[in-house]
Amino acid sequence: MRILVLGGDGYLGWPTAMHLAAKGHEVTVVDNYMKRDLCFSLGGSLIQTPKLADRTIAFERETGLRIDVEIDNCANYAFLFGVVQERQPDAVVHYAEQPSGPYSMMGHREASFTLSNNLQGTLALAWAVLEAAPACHIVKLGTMGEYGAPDTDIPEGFFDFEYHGRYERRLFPREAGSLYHTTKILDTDLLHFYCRAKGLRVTDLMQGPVYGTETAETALTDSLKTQLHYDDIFGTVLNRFLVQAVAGVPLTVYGSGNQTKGYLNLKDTLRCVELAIETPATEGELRVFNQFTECFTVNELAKLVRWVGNDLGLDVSVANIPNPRKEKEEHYWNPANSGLTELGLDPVLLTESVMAGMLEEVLRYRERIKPELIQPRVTWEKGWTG
Ligand code: USQ
Repeated sequence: MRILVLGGDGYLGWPTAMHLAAKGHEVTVVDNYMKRDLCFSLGGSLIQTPKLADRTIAFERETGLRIDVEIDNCANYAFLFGVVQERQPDAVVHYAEQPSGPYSMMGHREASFTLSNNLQGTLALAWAVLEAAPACHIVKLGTMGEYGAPDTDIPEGFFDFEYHGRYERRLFPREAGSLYHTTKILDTDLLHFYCRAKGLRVTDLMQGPVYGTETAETALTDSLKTQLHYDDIFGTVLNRFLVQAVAGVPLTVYGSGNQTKGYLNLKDTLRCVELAIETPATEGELRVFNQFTECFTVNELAKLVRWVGNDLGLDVSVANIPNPRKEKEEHYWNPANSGLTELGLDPVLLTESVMAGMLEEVLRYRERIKPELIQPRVTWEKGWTG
């Protein structure tokens, strides 16, 4: 298939592009380096990665396979329309969003940027596909955070309900915990509207926090690696804990640490996207999968990192610090996730050996850790406090 990966320079985008190319697809990555630039000013990746032109040269050298590159802003409709018209993709994987909850809570400027970037990018994509390649399947990265933490089970996207004796099927009610997560709700609604109104075909992957950096292709050579964000703004919790364990900084458990979420290994993200592409949504369908493989509390993750870290000779401790976010710390959590397993996902679970492998990878870069990026600098109440 011909596939566009929007946000193809990112933590998930670059490994996805390589994975799909290795599976024999014709892949083009699109990116404007927005996240790379934000990370440069606010944090930093533990692993330094070359820009896309050099990454694709390294990929071709290692595998003989080509990935094409387009550099510009996906929210720029004229640009995106041109790319879709020229490439005529069978599928577009849409990662081109500002992905950080804390960033979106820094202040008005960051909230406004997150809203316009994420919504205008999604709108541009919907129209570019409708106008230039209407049969193309959009695989959009959503987030489990759209659902919040309701006191009921969570279905995959839609649920049936009865109200005053009548029955209906709708998107499950959503209630996000950050402005970023709210933009993901809004772009789900936007795409759903164009599915109903104009026959767009969309798969929305409601993903939990991802951990790890290694995939079959990132392991080929250092210049094909993906970023590892460990700062308070762009790092996801388990990746942060791995770096904290190696740096000798007590693991930063926010609040009680009983917040529960569904997590997944980076390798499974790639496989889920591939499965969604292989069996496209039908015309006019918004298909939703909940994309995670195992549920943990933050305390459980911290305990596992400490256990495996201490076994490797690291001195790992845990600190419960005041929660910079407003979120439920004690809650019911029972989301469905059978859709992707039914399509063939065979999950990579968070075993002690997977954890040890990730810690060993971080140990290779321990000299690059900047401890000043670890403690939270953004609170939901005060915004940027750094
Ligand atoms: N947490 C800690 N300590 C830390 C960092 C986080 O206790 O040092 C806690 C948070 O309070 C939260 C949980 O760990 O309860 C997960 O936080 P996170 O930063 O790993 O994840 P989140 O902010 O929810 O966002 C991440 C990605 C986002 C994606 C989302 C999936 O940044 O792009 O959409 O995971 S989900 O969480 O399911 O919404």
